[in-house]
Amino acid sequence: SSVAPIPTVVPGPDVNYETASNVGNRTLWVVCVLMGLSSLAFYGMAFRVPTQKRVFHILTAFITTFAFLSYFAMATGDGINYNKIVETVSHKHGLPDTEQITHREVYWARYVDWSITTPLLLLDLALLAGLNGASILVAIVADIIMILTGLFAAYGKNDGQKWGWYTWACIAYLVIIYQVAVGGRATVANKDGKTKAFFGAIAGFTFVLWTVYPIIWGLSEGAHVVNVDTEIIAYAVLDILAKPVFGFWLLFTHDSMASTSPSLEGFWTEGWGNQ
Ligand code: RET
Repeated sequence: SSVAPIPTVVPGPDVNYETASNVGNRTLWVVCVLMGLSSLAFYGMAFRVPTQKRVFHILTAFITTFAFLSYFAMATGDGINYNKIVETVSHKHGLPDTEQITHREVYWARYVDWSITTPLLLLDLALLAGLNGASILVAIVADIIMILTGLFAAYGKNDGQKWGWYTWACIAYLVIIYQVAVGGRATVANKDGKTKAFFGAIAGFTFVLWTVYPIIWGLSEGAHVVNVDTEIIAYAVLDILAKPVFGFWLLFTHDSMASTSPSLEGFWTEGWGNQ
């Protein structure tokens, strides 16, 4: 009587979907609107300064414009699809192994956004520090590698593939930090005290924020510890801080100091604004 009944039908795979609810969707809309409004504000601020002082305004307005477009895509259900993770589940009583298939939403529009906007954010920092062209190039290429390997990680079919790509992305991230922190600190030393202090503060803020992204990724897309709504909310908070808050801080500070404007002269030799 205690013998388990022998099933006559071998069970099919157990299929799960992990998707956002209305909470996630509403969050995407809120960020979309905030990115749109910040873009308008940044373009407006650009018009108020002479052309040769507009580089930071233009870069920063582009950053929030790309974010606006990517959030518009995600809020309307575009730029999203599913990855597929297949795991084998073993059972007791000699029952055959079954498959567990998890489909989780991947918001790939984020990676399109990040592949363009994170290089532009780095350019903001690099121009502020007067970084040389070679270091800027290395930082930007490493950044593109970081985001594209992150995109491949998001579609990893198994843990080896997923965390393998994640590892390459983290190494690329270390290259970026090295270029901006070490190179940036060396060149900003040629600038006035105010610019030096401001670069230290805004680069530190950026470093802390950017480091939270791979942590959120690990908990959400990586290990599926948090659900899709939590992932959306976490990235929403980070994106607002990394783009509009970063942008307003940079532009208001820049507009109040004469010394931060980069000049194109000597860019490939001494670094932008160091001649
Ligand atoms: C991924 C996953 C793979 C490992 C690493 C990552 C880093 C992402 C970063 C993103 C920054 C985004 C910003 C967006 C602005 O709105 C791709 C998450 C290291 C640093 C600043």
